[in-house]
Amino acid sequence: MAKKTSSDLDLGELELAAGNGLVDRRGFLNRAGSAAGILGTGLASLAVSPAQADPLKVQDWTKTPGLGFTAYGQPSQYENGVGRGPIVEPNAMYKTGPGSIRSPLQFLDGMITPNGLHFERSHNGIPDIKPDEHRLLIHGLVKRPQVFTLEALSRYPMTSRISFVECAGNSGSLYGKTAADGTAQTLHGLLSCAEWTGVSLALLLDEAGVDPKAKWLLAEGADAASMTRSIPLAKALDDAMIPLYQNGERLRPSNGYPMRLLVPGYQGNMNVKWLHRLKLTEGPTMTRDETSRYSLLLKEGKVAQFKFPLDAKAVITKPSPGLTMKGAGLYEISGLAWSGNGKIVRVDVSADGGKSFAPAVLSEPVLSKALTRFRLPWKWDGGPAVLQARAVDDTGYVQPTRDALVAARGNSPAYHNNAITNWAVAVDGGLKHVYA
Ligand SMILES: Nc1nc2c(c(=O)[nH]1)N[C@H]1C(S)=C(S)[C@@H](COP(=O)(O)O)O[C@H]1N2
Ligand SMILES: [Mo]
Repeated sequence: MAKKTSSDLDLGELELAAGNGLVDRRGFLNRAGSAAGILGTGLASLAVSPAQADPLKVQDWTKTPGLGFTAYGQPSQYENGVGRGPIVEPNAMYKTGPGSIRSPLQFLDGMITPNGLHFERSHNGIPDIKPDEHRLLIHGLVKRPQVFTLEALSRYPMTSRISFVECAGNSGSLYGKTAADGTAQTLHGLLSCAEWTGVSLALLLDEAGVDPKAKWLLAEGADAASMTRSIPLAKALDDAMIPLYQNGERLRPSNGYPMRLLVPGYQGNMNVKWLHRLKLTEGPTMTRDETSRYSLLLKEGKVAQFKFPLDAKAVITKPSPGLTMKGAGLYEISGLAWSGNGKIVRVDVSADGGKSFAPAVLSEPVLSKALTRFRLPWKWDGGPAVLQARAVDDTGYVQPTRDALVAARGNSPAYHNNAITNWAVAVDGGLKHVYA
């Protein structure tokens, strides 16, 4: 075939990689990087025409000096529709504090969740901990029990890592018999990702001197729920840490101020917030928080007592329910993929309900046990479509369909739902959660 120049290109010649308009990621990237840019795709430029733009009208904000400074900045007032929600507080009438609030995934981009939008889940409210009076005790099967103040911990060498936290109950409604009406936020928003900075747990355990009999440790929070979970010692020595900072500033009260446990890739509840005690033990302690809930019900009356890492999952955040598409043409499909077992190596995207898939571009950095942003151009023809994303991680694990997950586990479990989500696109550009 003779080589085409950019002016020869038209819509039909964008290299398609899968059914219903998914554009090949390499072809598009090359073309988008050429001088012809998006015009090289044969699509009309998305910029407004000079006539519509009233060539750079001199606006009021250009004519007068702007506002002054504030000690702690806030988002633009025009973005005030972007917030966490819904507030779920089932016991609010009894004035106790269990509940949750979800991250607005469909309004964010990149891989980091701003601190004010990190999801929150607490079993009995957010304690108001005075940092100078808080203590962390390390005891049990150790040679030298230790008590740390925040000030003392702050003098240890710090490490940083970008890690997601996901509640084991996230996406739980996908076990339901009918597709819940919801958005990326309401269905999947018990998920966030931050850069955590603090002290490696291995360092502190080394200082305490772990007794060779110790194989587990108990982590306890200082909140009114006294949240307690047992963590395998191997995990504690591998990559666990005690963050003091979240995206550069001190932890938010709701996310564990002044210190929490981070066990990267493990289900949210094991990342004990307001951490004040670590006890080295021979076996799991079998606390209320790991016997009354968090075991995974399976079929035929079987139960997986402990299932710690969260398996690979991907969610398309743009477009997604609540974000209406504005007519046929070129769009970017983008979303988040993550695995509690390692790195995301591929995200396959479908626009025809899973009949055909094309691999998305993974935005750097792609980090183990962190959210990974994926992107793929899509030439929407204006007709009905069903969008899916399917994550693959570096253990070779492929995210299952909902049918496969339910066939393996039944409909009764509440936790660890990592099924593929379907967003149906209607001809009016609206999107809706559906089952395949
Ligand atoms: N002390 C304590 N730690 C806790 C909880 C709690 O209620 N108390 N909730 C857990 C649950 S269920 C989850 S999903 C994560 C949520 O972390 P986040 O609120 O920082 O998003 O914290 C976990 N750590
Ligand atoms: Mo959770």
